[in-house]
Parts: sequence; C-alpha cells; structure tokens
Amino acid sequence: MIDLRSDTVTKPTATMRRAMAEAEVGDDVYGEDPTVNRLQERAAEIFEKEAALFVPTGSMGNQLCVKLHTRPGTEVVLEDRSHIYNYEMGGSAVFSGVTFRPVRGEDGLLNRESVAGAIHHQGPYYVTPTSLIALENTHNMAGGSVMPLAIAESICDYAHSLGLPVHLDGARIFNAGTALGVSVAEIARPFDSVMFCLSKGLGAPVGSMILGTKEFIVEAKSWRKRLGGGMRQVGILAAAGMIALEDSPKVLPEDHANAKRLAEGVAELRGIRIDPETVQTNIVIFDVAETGKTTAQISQGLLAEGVLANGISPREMRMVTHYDVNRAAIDQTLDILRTVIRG
Ligand code: TLP
Repeated sequence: MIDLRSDTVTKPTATMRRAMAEAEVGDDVYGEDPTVNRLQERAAEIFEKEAALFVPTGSMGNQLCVKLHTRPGTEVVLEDRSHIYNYEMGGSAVFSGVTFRPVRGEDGLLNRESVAGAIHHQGPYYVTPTSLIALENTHNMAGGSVMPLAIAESICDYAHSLGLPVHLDGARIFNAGTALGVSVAEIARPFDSVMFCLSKGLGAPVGSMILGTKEFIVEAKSWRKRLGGGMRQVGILAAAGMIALEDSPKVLPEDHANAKRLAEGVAELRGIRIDPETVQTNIVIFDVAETGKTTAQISQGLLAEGVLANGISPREMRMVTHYDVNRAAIDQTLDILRTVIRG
C-alpha cells in the first residue's frame, strides 16, 4: 500500500523503536520521567522559548493554549480552513466557552489588515471581545502553504499593540522552517505560544509539544491533568519524540521534493486543476471536478490499486508525502491515478 492520506501514518523507525525499548522512565505526573524532562528541555532550547510541555496530541496542545489565553464569552480570530476551527470537534466551545471569527485568507494566509478587520476590541457597543489570534503554519488545508516571517511578525506586532496574544498551530512548523530556510526558533519568536507535532512528518508514533513562558507551561500542565492527559512512564514515547526532534527535520526536503514531483505529475492529468508552483511543503491538494468523477470515486479507484488518499471535499483530494513514501512510490501513484481518471 502507498499511504498518502496523511503524514500521521508514518511508522516509527528502527532507531526510534530501539530508543523506546531502552528509555529511562519514571512517573511523569510527579515530574520524574527523565526522558520526558530531557525532551521538554531540548524542545525549549531549540525553539528558544522558556519552557515546553509534552502532550498526547496536537489537538490537546492547541486546546490547552486556547484555554489559557482566553476566557468564556470571548472570540478567537483564525483562518477559515484552520485545524482549530474545523477539525477539533468544537473543543474550544466545550473547554473554553469561546466563539470563533473565521477569516478567509488567500492560500490560507491572513495578514495584518484582515486580522485587524476581524478584531472586536473595546467597541462602542456590545460585541463579543476578541481574546486571541490563532495562526497555522504550515497551513494544512490550504495545501501546506507557508506563512512568510514578515506577515507573522506584523500580525503579532499588531495584536500585541492591542494587548492580544497570538498562538501558532505549528503542527508542521519544521516543514515551514525547511521551506523558508530558517530555524523554527525564528518562526516561533513573535508568538506567545506554539504547538508542534512530533507525530506528523517527524515520524514519532505519538506526541506533540507546546511552548511558552514558564508560567504558561505550569498552568498548561495543570490543565493537561484536568483533561486526563497526565501520563505516567511516558518516556517510552518521549524517547521516540527525541529522535523525531533531532533527526527527522533533516529528511524533510525529500518529502517536499516528492510532493513537488507529485504536483507536477498530477497537473498534467486530464481534468485536474493544481498549480504546482503553490506546493511548498509536503501537502498536495488538487481539484478533480473536471474529471467528471468525485473524490470518493477516485479514492475508491486508487484503493483498488493499492493507493490510499482521501478527498477533503467532493472536488478536492489531498495527498501528503512522508518518509514512508519514496520517489518510486510517487511515480507509481501518478501512473495509477492516470488510469483511475481515464477509467
Ligand atoms: N491533522 C490531521 C487531521 O486532523 C486533518 C491530518 O491528517 O493532517 N493542527 C494541524 C495543522 C493538523 O494538521 C493537525 C492534524 C492537528 C493540529 C492535530 O493533531 P492531532 O491529530 O495530533 O490531534
């Protein structure tokens, strides 16, 4: 099977499995797991933030940050296709009592003007006050697009001038760093909190991290416990996370090259619309409407030939590259897709 459904499907490498088997562990609820502690210290160092916290999932990481930055009855400004808004099961409404003000941005990019237009701040009448801006880089459902540093900085400067915090859903921040040719610390710098995933392109079996000030992370730790996310000998997982953090970013350029090749090949197929120039990282989204087939039909056709890929709407398919898919698998996928579309 060639699995292009997501970069979450990667299997832990042999090195990760070995490190997991040998991990030194303790009870992390007591703060006594040395492997978790090392991972958190190392993440804080790499991101140049005061502190970090290991969390089971990216969704929990985002939700903790939304919880800590907001209060019930306030509003979060974010992009229309963002993960926090669309794919976290209304978690922010349930846990934080906030509403969302989604803003559509071309290629998933918000900017200072569009954010400014969406903020309710000290209005003259009764409006839902904005408490948080949440950005996403890379932007998953906008085809893995990358937010340039200058845009992030200008949004954060503006928000900070109004006393508003900015959270970054950096599930794939290492892909953004690879595409921009900058460190993740540079991308993270203007943000008050950052979440990133070890379990996506970096290949760890489980785990995400949040970063912020020491005070923020202490608070996040009690909320993690409250949500049932206080884990015990979780150094077993942190050991794989450490390898994901240190080694995996080096191989991301290959995933990006494979995604580009896939996009260029797909662009040549009859009835498919995509501009390969817009593919900057490891996510390829293309429109199949003019093939006369729905994404469900195409997914089914691909599955029969050993390729897994999902539609994100009746007309848009998403394919995600990762280290378990090599260049030969991409070429094979293109051949199969050509046949499925013709058939
Ligand atoms: N993304 C998953 C699905 O939920 C869509 C995927 O296959 O891409 N932020 C972003 C930008 C994400 O893409 C995801 C997961 C998350 C947060 C949540 O991470 P997890 O799945 O660990 O809760």
